[in-house]
Amino acid sequence: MNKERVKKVYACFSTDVLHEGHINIINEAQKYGELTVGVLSDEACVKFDRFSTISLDEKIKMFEKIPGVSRVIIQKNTTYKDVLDDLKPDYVVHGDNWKSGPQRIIRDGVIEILSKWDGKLIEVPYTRNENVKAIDDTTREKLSMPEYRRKRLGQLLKLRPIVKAIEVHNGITGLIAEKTVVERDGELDQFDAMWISSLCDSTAKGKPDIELVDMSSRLDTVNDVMDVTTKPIILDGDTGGLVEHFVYNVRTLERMGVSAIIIEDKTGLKKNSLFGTEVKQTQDTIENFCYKISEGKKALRTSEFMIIARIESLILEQGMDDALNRAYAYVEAGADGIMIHSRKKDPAEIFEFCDTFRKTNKETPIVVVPTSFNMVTEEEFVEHGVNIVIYANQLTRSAFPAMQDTATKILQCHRAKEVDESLMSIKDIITLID
Ligand code: SPV
Ligand code: MG
Repeated sequence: MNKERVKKVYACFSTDVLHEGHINIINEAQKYGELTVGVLSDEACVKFDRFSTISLDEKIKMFEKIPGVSRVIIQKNTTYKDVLDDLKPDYVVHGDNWKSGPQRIIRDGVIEILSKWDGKLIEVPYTRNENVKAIDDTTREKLSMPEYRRKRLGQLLKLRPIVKAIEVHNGITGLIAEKTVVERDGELDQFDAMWISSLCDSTAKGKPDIELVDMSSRLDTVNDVMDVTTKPIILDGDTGGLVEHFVYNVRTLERMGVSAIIIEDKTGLKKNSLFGTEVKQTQDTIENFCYKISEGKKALRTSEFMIIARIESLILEQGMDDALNRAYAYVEAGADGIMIHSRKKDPAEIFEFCDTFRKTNKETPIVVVPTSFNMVTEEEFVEHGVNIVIYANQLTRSAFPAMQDTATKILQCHRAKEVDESLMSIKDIITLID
């Protein structure tokens, strides 16, 4: 007698906490045959904002305990491609919530792969109830807590080829950084971190970027952003101020759950770096700045909070040797990262700095802010050993012309109808805000 082959069923999860919705999917899935569960690797999870609060091993064990799960494997890509090509399951089971939103593209890809061997996608209605919502909310809230958020930048540096940070200066820009997800080459992608820029924080208040907006006000901005987001925060700390103030401020930021502060090696009245030598700007001595870094490091209570030293030598035309000597000295003084800045369109000096620094230092994260050298891709930065790229002002610079345009048109037309087409709908704005 011809014995029928046991069908192979596959379901993938990225969750840290199991709720009845997941169990429902697993129960449905095992009705179709022998169930293999995939847990999404941490590298893949961060691409669609499922940052894990437990280890991959713990996740594997969590699923292994569930009756009806035959085995648990690791899925390394959000696309399912590698796992599906290898396993060739008869069925993939998933909640129907991925029919809309950014995950739709993953779904399309899965259907296409399955069609190669006539496999089928089974979609289980997503369980929506108070219990499930409460568990989802708790996971998110956990990620926003200082002890989870603070260390996340360090974790991302290990998981990502390059950490991408975008400028935010209030709750709404924070939400944009938090929620913007795109599809690229069949995978999902998003920003990893947020940069609270001194330029944009000051600009939003209509003030110049000269350390006029004081730390209390900057901390209010940090709080506003933290209230509605979970991603890690890198604060632009300007010069860091007096050493006596800096040691207090780093402790406060550490306690709040900020991941890093970047301080620049300037002294006196700070001006924005993009002015370069057109205005009077004074660079601090190596000795003074090293002292500030080491005192800051001593004040910290965790090894998670990073003090990143920003070198202004190229901005102030002090030469490559000066920039490199400072980098070596700052690392020696305890800096957890080096930001090298330039206002040239040509990235040659940035690349030269990174390549030379990396000859002797393979570990210390390098940060760049490609406002001027904006033609360089993230992939090219990776080739030169860069670890963090900060898009430092683009949200502010895109929003203001749009607002000016709207104000002008309303004035010109004596009504708002003419601007309506270019506006976000009320429905969309309500959806953006939970
Ligand atoms: C900022 O965003 O405030 C910065 C980066 O410090 S830059 O404007 O390029 O100096
Ligand atoms: Mg700044």
